[in-house]
Amino acid sequence: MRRLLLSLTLLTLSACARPASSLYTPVEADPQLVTPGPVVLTVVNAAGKEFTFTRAGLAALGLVRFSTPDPSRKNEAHEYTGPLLSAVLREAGIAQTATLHLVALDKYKTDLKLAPIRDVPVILALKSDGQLLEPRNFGPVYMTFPYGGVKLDPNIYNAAWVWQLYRIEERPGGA
Ligand SMILES: Nc1nc2c(c(=O)[nH]1)N[C@H]1C(S)=C(S)[C@@H](COP(=O)(O)O)O[C@H]1N2
Ligand SMILES: [Mo]
Repeated sequence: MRRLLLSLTLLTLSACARPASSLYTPVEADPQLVTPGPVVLTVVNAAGKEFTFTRAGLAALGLVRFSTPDPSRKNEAHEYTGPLLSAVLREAGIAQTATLHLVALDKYKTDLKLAPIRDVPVILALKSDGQLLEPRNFGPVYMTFPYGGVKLDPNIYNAAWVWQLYRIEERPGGA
């Protein structure tokens, strides 16, 4: 019991200490994201170990949402819901300061250095404005940034709003 209390206290403390949490809102479990389905995202850490995720598997890491202007959608504001990228990386044993190689279904590829945006919550969106994302509308997984709340250089980060994201590889020497 004491150990339980201690870990609860530590959990609470680390939750309070988490920076930038006002940039997103936790979301209850979503009925559209609980049914079993295909693998939508593969994550590979620097050791070469692969982790595969269905939508439900990603949702189980904890859902959050934010609203943000979207540079891929004429800077219109949209709401995005999904797990935090940080939670997915933690699950795959990837450092929060890694460099990531991102690959999309349309063969688009780009690298993203996380060290400069360590405290910025990035959402791997599975839903937008209440709708499940599919390949025809940026899905199944869309990497989204809180442009509404943090000043991020569009010349660097617009290219990291990867839609149809299906693979994340940790690049060596990223941290
Ligand atoms: N899947 C996928 N995501 C992508 C791209 C792409 O071609 N395919 N282009 C990237 C780039 S270079 C930018 S600047 C933004 C916005 O792209 P757009 O100007 O073509 O809308 O989306 C990023 N995400
Ligand atoms: Mo771009």
